[in-house]
Amino acid sequence: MPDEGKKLTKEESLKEKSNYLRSTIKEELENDLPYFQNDTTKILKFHGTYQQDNRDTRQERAASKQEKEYISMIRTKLPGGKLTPEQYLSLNAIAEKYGNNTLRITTRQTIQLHGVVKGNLYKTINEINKNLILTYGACGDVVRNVITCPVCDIDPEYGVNLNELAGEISNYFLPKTSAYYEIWVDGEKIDLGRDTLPCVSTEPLYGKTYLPRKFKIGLSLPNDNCIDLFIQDLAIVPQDRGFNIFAGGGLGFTHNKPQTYPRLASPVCFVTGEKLMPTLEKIVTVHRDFGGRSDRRHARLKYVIDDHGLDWFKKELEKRLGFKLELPKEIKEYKVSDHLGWHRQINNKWYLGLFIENGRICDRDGKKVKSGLKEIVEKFKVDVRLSTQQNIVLANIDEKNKDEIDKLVDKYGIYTVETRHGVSLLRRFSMACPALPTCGLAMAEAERALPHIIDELEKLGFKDEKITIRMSGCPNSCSRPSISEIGIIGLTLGKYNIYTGGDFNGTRLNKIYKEGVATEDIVPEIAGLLKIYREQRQEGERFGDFCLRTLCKSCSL
Ligand code: SRM
Repeated sequence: MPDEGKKLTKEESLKEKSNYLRSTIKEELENDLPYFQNDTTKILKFHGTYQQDNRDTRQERAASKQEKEYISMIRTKLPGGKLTPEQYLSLNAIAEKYGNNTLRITTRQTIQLHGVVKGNLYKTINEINKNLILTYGACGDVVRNVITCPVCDIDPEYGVNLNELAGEISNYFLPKTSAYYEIWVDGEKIDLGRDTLPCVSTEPLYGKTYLPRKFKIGLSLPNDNCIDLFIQDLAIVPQDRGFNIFAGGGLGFTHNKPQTYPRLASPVCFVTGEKLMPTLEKIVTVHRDFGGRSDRRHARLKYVIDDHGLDWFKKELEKRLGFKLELPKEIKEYKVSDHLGWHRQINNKWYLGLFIENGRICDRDGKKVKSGLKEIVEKFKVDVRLSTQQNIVLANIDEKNKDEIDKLVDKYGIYTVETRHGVSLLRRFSMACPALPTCGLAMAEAERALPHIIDELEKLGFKDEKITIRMSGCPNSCSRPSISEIGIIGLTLGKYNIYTGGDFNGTRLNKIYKEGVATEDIVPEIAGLLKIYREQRQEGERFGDFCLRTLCKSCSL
C-alpha cells in the first residue's frame, strides 16, 4: 500500500471525521463571521465552494488592521456543459444578485460565480439547486465535471451523443449521501431529473475518505480533441463500436520540484459498451486505493501509474474486472475545432459558437457580452452549451432568427468569427485562468494580463497566426498551458516562464523556452519567436512543430 509507515495528510482525517462531508458547514452558516474556519473550508470544496479573499485589497486592509475581504467562488457541475435557456438565465440573475455580476466559463465546461459573501452563500447555492443545477462534487476529492465536445450530438460532422453518456458517468460518480441536500436545500427533495437521488447513509464507492485527490474524466471524439483528452485522469474515445480508454493525464506541478510534473494520459485498453462502466469504476477504485494519501502533491492517478508502471496498472484493472483487457485501437489523426461561428445542425436548426475572452461573461471595456447573451437567450430561448475552450455555443436556433441574432451580437460587441467584431486567429485560441484577484494560489496575473499581450501582438502584425497561447498564474496549469504551442506560466508577481513546442492538436507537452521573463518582456519574446517562425517555417508547418524542430532541441531542460 502506498502510504505504509507514512503520516497521512490533514485532509484525510478531516474527510474521515466530516461525517460524509457535513463537517460544521451548517453550524458555521448560522454564525455572523464573514468566513468559515480553515478545516471547514476544506470540506466546503466538495460542495462546490472555495473560500477566497480579494487579493487586490489584501495589503490595504492588512495595513489598516482590517480583516481580509472574504468572498467565495462557487462552481457548478454541468456534465457536457449543457444548460437550458432558463438555467442560463437563472445563473445570470444569481451572479447579479449575489456574485460580482460576472459568469466565468471554465476550462472544464462549467460556470463559476465569484465574489459571493458568506452571508449570501446559502441563498446562492439553494437557488442554483432550485434551477436543477448541482454544485456538489464540482470541486473536492471526487470525480469532477465530466466533459465532452459541446456539439458532438448536433453537428453532422460528429453526430455522437456523448452528452448523455457524460451525464450518466457524472451521476454514477456523484457522492451519494444526503449531506449536500441537508445543508443547502433544507432536506427538501428537489427533483433533479436524475435517477440517483441521494438516499444512502454511506459512500459505497468512495468510502469515508473519498479519493486521495481530484479525478477528471473526459469524453473525446476521435475526430475532435477539443477537450484535450491527454490531460484527463481518464479519457474515453468512442471508436469502432467501442471505447478507447486513456488514463493518467494531469498537468499541475510545482516549480523546482521535479518529482511533480505534467503527464499525458497513456492509452490503456479498448472496451465494448457493457464493459465501459465497470472499467471506469475500477480505474477510479485503483486511484482510491493506491493514490498517495500522505502527500497531496503526489496523489493524482498519473503518479500511481508512473510509480507502479502501466503494465502493473493494467494487471490490477484486469484483476478487479475479472476479464482480460483488449489492446487500445490506434487513433490515426488528432484534430481540434473550437466550434465558433454559424453551423447547421443535424435537425436543420443552427448553432452559433461565440468567443468569450478567457471565459469571462461580463459587461466591460465597451463590450456588453453579459447583457447581449442575456437578451439573445431570453428572446430566442436558445439552448446554451459551454466549451472546454471557455467559449459559448448557442444551440437549436431557427434559421429565421439568424439575422436578428447577428444584429444583437454586433450591437453588444460580442466577439464572433463572422461580424465586424471578428476575433483574430491569435486571440481565438488563447486561454487564461482567473488568477488574481480571486485565486489563492496565483503567483502572477493571467486573465487580466493575457488580453493586453494579445492586443500588443496583434498591433505588431501577428493577428492572423493560428496558435494556441495559454497563460496560467501558477504551475497548477488550470488553462492547460503545458499542452499549448505557447505556454506562459506564472513564477512570481510580474515574472513568468515561457514554454514552446507543444502541438496545436494537444497531443504533446511543451518544453521550457525562457525562465523568469518579466511581464513587459513577454510580448518582445513571443514576437521574436513569431518573426523567426514567419521567416523560417516550412510550408504548412505549425508554430509548435516549428519550435520543437528548431528551438527546443537546445532548450529542453
Ligand atoms: Fe484548476 C486549483 C481554477 C481547471 C489544475 N483551479 C484551482 C483553484 C480552485 C485554486 C485553489 O485551489 O484555491 C482555482 C480557482 C481560481 C478562481 O479564482 O476561480 C482553479 N481550474 C480553475 C479553472 C476555473 C480555470 C479556468 O480558467 O477555467 C478551471 C475549473 C475547471 C472546472 O470547472 O472544474 C480549472 N485546473 C484546471 C485544469 C484544466 C482541466 O482540468 O482541463 C487543471 C490541469 C489539469 C489537472 O488537473 O492536472 C487544473 N487546479 C489545478 C490544480 C493542480 C492539480 C494537480 O493535482 O496537479 C490546482 C491546485 C490543487 O488542486 O491543489 C487547481
